[in-house]
Amino acid sequence: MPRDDIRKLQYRLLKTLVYRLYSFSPFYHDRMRAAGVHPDDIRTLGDIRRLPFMVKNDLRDNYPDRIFVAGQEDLVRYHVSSGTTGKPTVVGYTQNDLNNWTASLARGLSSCGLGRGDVLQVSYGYGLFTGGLGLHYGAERIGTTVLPTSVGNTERQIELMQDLHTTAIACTPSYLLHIGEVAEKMGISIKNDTNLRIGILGAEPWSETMKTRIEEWLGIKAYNIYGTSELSGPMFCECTEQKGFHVWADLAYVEILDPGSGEQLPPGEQGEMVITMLQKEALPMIRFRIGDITSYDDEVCGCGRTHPRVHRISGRVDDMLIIRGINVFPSQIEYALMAIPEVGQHFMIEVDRKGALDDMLVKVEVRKEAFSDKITDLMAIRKNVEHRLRNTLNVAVNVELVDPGSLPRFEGKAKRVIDRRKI
Ligand code: DLL
Repeated sequence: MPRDDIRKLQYRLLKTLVYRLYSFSPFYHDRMRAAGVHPDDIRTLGDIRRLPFMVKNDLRDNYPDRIFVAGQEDLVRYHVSSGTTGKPTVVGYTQNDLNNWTASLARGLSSCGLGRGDVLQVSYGYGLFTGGLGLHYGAERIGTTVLPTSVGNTERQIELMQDLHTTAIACTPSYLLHIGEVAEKMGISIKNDTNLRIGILGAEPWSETMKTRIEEWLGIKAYNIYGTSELSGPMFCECTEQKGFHVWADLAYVEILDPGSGEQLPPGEQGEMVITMLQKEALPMIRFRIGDITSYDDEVCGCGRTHPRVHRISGRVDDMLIIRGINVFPSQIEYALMAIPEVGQHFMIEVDRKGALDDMLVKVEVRKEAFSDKITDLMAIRKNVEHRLRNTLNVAVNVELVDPGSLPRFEGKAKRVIDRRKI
């Protein structure tokens, strides 16, 4: 659809949504009144800026379903977020909500080349987490054969991958690293001994250098998929151009804002992503401040799609570490480490306070091949890692090289930061 027509469609959908919520939802009605905005004030798409933000705490404060706009008899599914950073949030879905969610995944999976004849191993968790069921129904919709392995039981996953000729896998990047290692221990090379050619990877930040490593090591194309439970679950996926994920413009309106001033930023500038879901029924989300930092571009994609593209997420506002006054994202550390050939795929960040000073230690696995008996070789690698990290982060950090295989592995989202200042 041409961009102008997209904007017209988005405006129509926004206007309908705002009227519906003002009329039927006490929560949104009160919010809009408090912000001094009436649906009649929304005269252009740009007027979306007049609407108040929503944050995750709005869902927590109204736990479990007080701001749902549909009654329970109209709901066909619940998902519940893990609540690692507080009370869990509950998301309800009407049949239309599920249809739109499934459609967005069907589009995403076909845009990265999946279809009939493919076997997609869904190794995201099935259940309250949205990853498993979301990918499952999206893939079925386009005629792809689903192998619903869920997470865990990794050796069995690898056997099934071989026996059923899996061509694509959907899981977190950190779980795929683990699968690759376990396969090697079983004497199986994912690149040479399986049919795997596509990874649908997301649910956690991962850097461009990690992507290159995964692609080279496993012989696959690694596509980024993004979403949050509040938006429905995994929603937006990269196309074969791999230049960012397409945000389906008939379902969502994306803004990138300066986190301080709340002003909209132009294409290419990093800021906080804010999303309005234009067609959700049970739990509408207007200007949801997700907390993820990224940028967007509005070039028409090489694949021909006119949906805007959002770049790789550099981190969450609340994942940002402040080390001696400098802002550090764990993904910057990953980016620097994965560019060093002697470094393995796994690392842990430990932050402490020594006296008045923040102290950051990065534990880094060294590759088996780089391990030597000579202490001088290891010292040289450590110096190089420290140097690269200091250049990337603009702050000095301590580095400890550890044995291959000694750091924790993850089946779902990785937890690579221990911040003892918060304990
Ligand atoms: O993680 C939904 C999902 C499932 C996405 C499977 C992709 C694949 P939540 O558990 O609600 O939902 O967590 C959402 O995870 O705000 C981001 O901080 C992070 N996240 C998700 N995808 C990516 C990604 C699912 N591709 C939170 N890159 C989001 C970076 C991501 N961070």
